[in-house]
Amino acid sequence: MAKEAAPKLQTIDPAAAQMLQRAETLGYSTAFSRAAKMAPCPIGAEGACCQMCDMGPCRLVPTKANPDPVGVCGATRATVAARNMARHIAAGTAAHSDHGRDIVFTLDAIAKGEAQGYELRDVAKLQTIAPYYGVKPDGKDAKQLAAEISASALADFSGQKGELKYTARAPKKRIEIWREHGVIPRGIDREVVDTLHRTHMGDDQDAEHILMGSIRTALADGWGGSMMATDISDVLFGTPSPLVTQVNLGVLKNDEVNIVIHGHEPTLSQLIARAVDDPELIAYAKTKGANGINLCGICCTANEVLMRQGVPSAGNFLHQELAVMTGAVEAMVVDVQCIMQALSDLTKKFHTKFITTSPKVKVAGATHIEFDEHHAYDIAKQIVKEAIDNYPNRGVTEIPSNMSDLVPGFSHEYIRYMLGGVFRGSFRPLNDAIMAGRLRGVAGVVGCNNPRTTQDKAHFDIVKEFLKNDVLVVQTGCGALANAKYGILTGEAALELCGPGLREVCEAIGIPPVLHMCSCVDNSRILTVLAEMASEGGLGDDISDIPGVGIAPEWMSEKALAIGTYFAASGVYVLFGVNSPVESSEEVTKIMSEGWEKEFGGKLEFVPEPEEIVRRSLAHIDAKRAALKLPPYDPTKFGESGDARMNELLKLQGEELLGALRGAPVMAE
Ligand code: MSK
Repeated sequence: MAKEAAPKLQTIDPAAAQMLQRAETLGYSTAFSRAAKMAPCPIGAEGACCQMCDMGPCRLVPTKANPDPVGVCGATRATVAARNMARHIAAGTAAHSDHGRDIVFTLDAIAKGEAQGYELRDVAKLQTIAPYYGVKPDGKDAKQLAAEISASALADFSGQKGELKYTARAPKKRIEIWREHGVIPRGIDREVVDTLHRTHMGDDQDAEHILMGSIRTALADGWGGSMMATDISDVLFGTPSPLVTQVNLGVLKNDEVNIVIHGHEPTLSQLIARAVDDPELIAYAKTKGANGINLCGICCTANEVLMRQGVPSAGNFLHQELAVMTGAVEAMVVDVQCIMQALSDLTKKFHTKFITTSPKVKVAGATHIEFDEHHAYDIAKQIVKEAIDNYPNRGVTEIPSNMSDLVPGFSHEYIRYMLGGVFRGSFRPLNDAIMAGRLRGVAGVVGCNNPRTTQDKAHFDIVKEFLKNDVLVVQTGCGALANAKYGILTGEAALELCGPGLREVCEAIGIPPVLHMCSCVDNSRILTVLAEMASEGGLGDDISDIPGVGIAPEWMSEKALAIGTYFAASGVYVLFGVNSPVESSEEVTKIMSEGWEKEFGGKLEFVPEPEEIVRRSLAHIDAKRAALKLPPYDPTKFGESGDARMNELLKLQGEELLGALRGAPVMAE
């Protein structure tokens, strides 16, 4: 099936639309216009192109004369699609996990007293996670603990045999399923190498077996590298709790030095966030005619500092070029992942300094100021100074006024506390609400933007439908930033969109119906929530029993495929939008849906239409409710208790109020 190059409606975000208009006026290209100009290669898009050796690339396109083509070596469409998928998963796992490794290196440097500007912000969390690393916390000071934990974590990367330690955090039944199928990861690096090896020319040729290997690799991401990145980032920079901040291009300021940080790793950006408050640097900015220094983020580096320091976000993935297009960005500072090469050319059309910082990422035309955790604060200050020096070079600007408030920072620790308080924090109230039917189920709606679909539309439409149907939503990454732009991550705003049961739960417990759980590496927080819900009781004894789904409606990254796979292997029904990278093979499509469901209780399906994603999700949630023998979902039973009822009554007076209290229906205004 031919893929659509780009949708007619590029975005539902007015700020993005304004900048796209500006790009057109100025004659500059963006990912949106490049996508429209270049249709995706139909052979590669469906996983039918094999580039594993120099006898090819082989294009396995069926024709009337040859309905079942094979490559020069004889590789079938199933083998090729499975190998391509497995390599995507390995790359995604490598990216997330290497991020985790770098955070561990910083922890290690702190333990040795060699990390300038860092401290251990959450020692309680360090003590909590110590046993998962096989480290006894008793009688050890924070630095000693940090040293032992980082040594144990690094051993999990290089482990050759045995089981990855963090997988012990999964429910018992899940661990047994993984053991039965031989997919508990050994060392994280070993699993990535294993997938690269088995997909080399002339190796594994059984599609099911190739994909089983990639499940092991993906689990090394979700229950390994990503989970470590999340936990140790919390130790270093603080475990998130809710705060109020803003999102969208309107956070850029006309009269201040604007620095945009973009990518994924929090190590440098946390210190840049500190450096912009340095009185000396603020005074220096004033000598250049600016009223101050304004820091904001894009993508998941944004999420990291958004949820901990309240640093505002200029938007999600497709906003990186649009922020530069305002002409108001003095420095675009990037670390790793999701950085468009087009930034190099675009920043030259304005005055923006494009600064790369990771030893792994250089871009031709960018200024490289390499991050080193041993001198991180000096480097952060140097970057801020570069931006300040660039302020006088600013030309004409156009900053959209759009920005919305959001409340991010729902770590699983905070959700547990929110549900039960300091002394009896637990997931019991959440499980009870699902069991009673007030909540139909739960959904994670996560992942990227993709210019092959209308920016943010699927994220927004799907979440609205879930809320209407009493499904509690958690979000991470660019999906969370997408919906934040439309004001539904503020708590009370989204209550208007909720069904009666969800509204009642949110009002009674005091939670928003859409919880921002941080960056894309923090999908591991969702795994932890699911594991705790399974252990709490009442919803079966495994993640696969929970009435829930995972959705990535606008995915584009290989990391997304690793995430989707580790959730499916953890027992979750996962639905991806846009298109299927394995569409060329019915066999592989079936293995990842029916096959994985039989073996792991979870599956990964690719469904381009958002309406169909919602339909399948709700059907799945209802089937899981039925399997648990829970009452069928019935919204008419709820909405007559709690604050909603109280709020209605407060609007009434006199006879009307007395009538309502005697049981007469409250008339809508
Ligand atoms: S940044 S991986 S576009 S979520 Fe995490 Fe956003 Fe996807 Fe990159």
